[in-house]
Amino acid sequence: MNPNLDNEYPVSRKQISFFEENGFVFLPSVLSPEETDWFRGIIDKAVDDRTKGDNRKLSERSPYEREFLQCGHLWWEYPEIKKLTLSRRAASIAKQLLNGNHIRLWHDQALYKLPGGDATEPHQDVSYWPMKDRNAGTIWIALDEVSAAMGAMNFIPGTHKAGIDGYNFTIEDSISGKSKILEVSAKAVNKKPVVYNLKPGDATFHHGLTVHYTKPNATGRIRKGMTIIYFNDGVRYDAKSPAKEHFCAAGSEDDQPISTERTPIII
Ligand SMILES: O=C(O)CCC(=O)C(=O)O
Repeated sequence: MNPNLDNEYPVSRKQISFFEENGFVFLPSVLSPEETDWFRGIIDKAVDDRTKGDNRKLSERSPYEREFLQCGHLWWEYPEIKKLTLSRRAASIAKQLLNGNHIRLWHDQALYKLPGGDATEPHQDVSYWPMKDRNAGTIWIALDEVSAAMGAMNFIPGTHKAGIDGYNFTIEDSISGKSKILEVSAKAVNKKPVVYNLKPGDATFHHGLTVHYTKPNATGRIRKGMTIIYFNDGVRYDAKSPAKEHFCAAGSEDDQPISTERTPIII
């Protein structure tokens, strides 16, 4: 199979309003079952390739590594994965939800949570991105069944517009139990988290400011997610960000739009 993802995925008015209100949205069947099988095969191989030789048990890994196998910037190395990462179909979702004139890639990453893998700690993605403007978000595509018990994503509604600032809550603080992000979120929005069971090919899209996390993978199966992160063309580089060294933004100047070879316009 050679999937053709040149079409746009139509996001309904209702889904757009839901996203604006809550900071995340469920998107059924972004990939067909056949496309999902094809990409899962390719991405499984890339993850194997990137992690081969690392036979450490979960207990021998760092707390962050126990959350998931994280294999990023796959599109740069694997032409077949580039078809998905730079696809019009997936980027059209970002365009409709982030409402930009053009959408740039930030980066992709496969996130495979091993059986028994730890919870993904609560965080806001913008903490890791040196962006002055916050018009950015992530599509999280299930490459296989992904249930809450396997570590599906939990989103806290409305946290993307509650004035919570990502730079104040680092992943290290979260892992060591020092982050106050859940308490701050509870005070700011007082909403229960929402979690979706995803079928292969289903996806969610979340805003870079939306607080999210997962439970541990309590099953014997690997939780397989492929993510692509986008931002609106025109988003400015923040040289004061704790994430200022991010190599996707290498060469960017403070307060100027991010536009590097790693961040092409897709749509
Ligand atoms: O897959 C996970 O466990 C976490 C993913 C995540 O935090 C993200 O895509 O922003």
